[in-house]
Amino acid sequence: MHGVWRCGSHALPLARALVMGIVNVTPDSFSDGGANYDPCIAAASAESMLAAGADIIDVGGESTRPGAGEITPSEELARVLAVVRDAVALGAVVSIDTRHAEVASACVAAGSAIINDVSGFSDPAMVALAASCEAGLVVMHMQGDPRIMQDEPRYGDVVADVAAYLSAQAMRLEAAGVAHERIAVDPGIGFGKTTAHNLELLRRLPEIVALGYPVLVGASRKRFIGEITGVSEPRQRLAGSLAATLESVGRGAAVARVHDVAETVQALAVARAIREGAGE
Ligand code: HH2
Repeated sequence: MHGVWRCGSHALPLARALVMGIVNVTPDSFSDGGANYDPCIAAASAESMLAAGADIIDVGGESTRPGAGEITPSEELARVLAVVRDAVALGAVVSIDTRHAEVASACVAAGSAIINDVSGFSDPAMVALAASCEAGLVVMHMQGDPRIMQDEPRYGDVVADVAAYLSAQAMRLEAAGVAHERIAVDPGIGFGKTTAHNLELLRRLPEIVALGYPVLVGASRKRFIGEITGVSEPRQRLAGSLAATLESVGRGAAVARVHDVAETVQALAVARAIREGAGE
C-alpha cells in the first residue's frame, strides 16, 4: 500500500519513507536542551533541515518531556507562530506539534499543513478543527498525560491496546468528516511506555501498519535508547536513533520524526537502495 498522505494543498507520496525534522521552540526539551528556543535559530534550523532533505518540518512550542510543566496556549503560540510563518515562507510542509486547538487553528491559518496532536485528537475542539480544515493529521497514542505518564504505565497487550485506540480515534475523525487520506497514526514511543513497551511496539509495528493509515514513528534520541545503550546524553544517541528509524521503516513506517535529518536521509537512502536496488 503506497498512495499519498493529503496535507492541505500537499499530497505527500508514500512510496518512500518521509523524514520529519523536529524544531522544538522550547527552553526545556529533553532532546536538544533548548537549542532552538530563539525563533531566529529555530527558523535557521528549519532551513538547514530542508536543505538536508527533510520532507516535513515539525514545529513544537510545548515540551512533552516526562514530568514537564504545562504552559498556556497563548505562551505556546507566541513561541511557535513566527517559526511556522518563516518555515512556510521557505516552502516547507509545516507540521504544528500541539495539543491545543487554539494553537493548531492559528498555525493552520498561517500555513501549517499538518496538525500533530500528541493527545490523539481526544479534545472535541481538536476534532472540530480537524473537520473544518484540510490539514493532514497525526493521531498519536499516549497513556495518561506528560506529568504522570511514566508512573508505572500498564497495558494488557501494549500493541493491541495502542492499535485499538488509534483505530477508534481515526474512526472518530472520519465520522466527523475527515477524509481517510488525511490521517496518519503514531504509537507514541515514550509516551506512557516502558522500554519493553517501546520495543514491543517497534517489533510489532506491522500490526499498527495494518490499520491502513501511514504510520509515523518518533524514536529519535528517546530515553529507551539511553536505557539500552547506557548513553545518558540525548544528543549522543544518533547511532541508536538511526537503528530505530531503519528498523521502523523496515517494518512499514511511513514517516520518521527525527532531530538529525541529514544522517537519517543518508541512512534511509542506503537501506532503500539495498532493499530495492534503487541506488542513485
Ligand atoms: N515525540 C515528542 C514530541 N512530539 N509527536 C509525535 N507525533 N510523535 C512523537 O513520538 C513525538 C511527538 C517528544 O520528543 P521531542 O520533541 O524531541 O521532545 P520534547 O517533547 O521534550 O520537546
